[in-house]
Amino acid sequence: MTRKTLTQYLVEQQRESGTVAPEVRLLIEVVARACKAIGHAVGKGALGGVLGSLESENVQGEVQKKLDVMSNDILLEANEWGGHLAAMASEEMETIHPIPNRYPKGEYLLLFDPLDGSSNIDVNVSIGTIFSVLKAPHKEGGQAVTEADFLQPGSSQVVAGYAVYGPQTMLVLTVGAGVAVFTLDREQGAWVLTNDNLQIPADTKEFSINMSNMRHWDTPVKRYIDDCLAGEEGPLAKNYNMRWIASMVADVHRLLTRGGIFMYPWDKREPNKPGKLRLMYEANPMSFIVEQAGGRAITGTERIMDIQPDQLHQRVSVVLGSRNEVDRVKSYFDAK
Ligand code: P6P
Repeated sequence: MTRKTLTQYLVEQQRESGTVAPEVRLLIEVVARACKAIGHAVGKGALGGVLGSLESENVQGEVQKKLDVMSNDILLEANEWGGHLAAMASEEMETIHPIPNRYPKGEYLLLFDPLDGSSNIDVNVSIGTIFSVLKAPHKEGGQAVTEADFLQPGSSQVVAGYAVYGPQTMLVLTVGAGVAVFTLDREQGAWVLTNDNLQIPADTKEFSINMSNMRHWDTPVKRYIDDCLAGEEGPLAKNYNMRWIASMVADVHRLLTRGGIFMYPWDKREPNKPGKLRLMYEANPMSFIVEQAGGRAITGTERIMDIQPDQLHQRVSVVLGSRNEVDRVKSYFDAK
């Protein structure tokens, strides 16, 4: 039996469940094609002269890698002309990127982290592209799109997805009707459906957190991890394993595939920041995917996708993955 391609999957979703409007199908296919191009550039590494950092810093004050900027440009150029977007926003750009007047404008907003985990680029560890799609608020008389139009809760997302550039190049996607997984057939250059209903195991024995921050954590996080480390003799009565790739896409892909809990909680290092990860183009799209796969995604106390954003680049505390384990962590916060 020949496997379905992304195009066939989207056409069938559009026909059967009506969850994919024609413009959304075009949007997804354009973004997926851009991810292929990004994966190709990433794969060249030193041979493509794309490794290393630039002199510049992004809006987060982080040194930009050459591939960060290249990936951002690939996504901008791929999506500007299609007529499906009103504007774009990116981790790599301080302000929103309206569609140039020379192109038609559409009804959707695209947000992305063009290359997440870029500290791993130069050491050949899996990285990825994360994207989220919102409906643009209706505007009278051709009023310009503003940053405020992007500030919608994660529950408003129309599409969320990521590409992971690892041993396989894979695309994980939800349009709100479950989670589909595509593997890039490098010979054909086609995204091929390899799982049409990804479900996260409800339980896990594997946690994912940067342990070097332990002394900075809030009490509920310290108590939970201590109980995990206590193993079978401890209150959780099971031995846990730990993984930390420092690439959210890779860590989340692992827990989607075999279960797990991923945590980047608030810590005392920068007490005024709610967390390290960004809400709009990291936490929200990953939360949409995780929930659609039967998992949970919270800050520790509240559902991430319920947060009403007030800034485009705002950060958030993240605890997501196997639903029973996330519920367990929430009980530690509730007991605080
Ligand atoms: P740390 C990558 O820079 C990133 O934004 C996420 O992909 C990843 O989970 C996290 O930061 C890693 O942070 O502090 O462990 O380097």
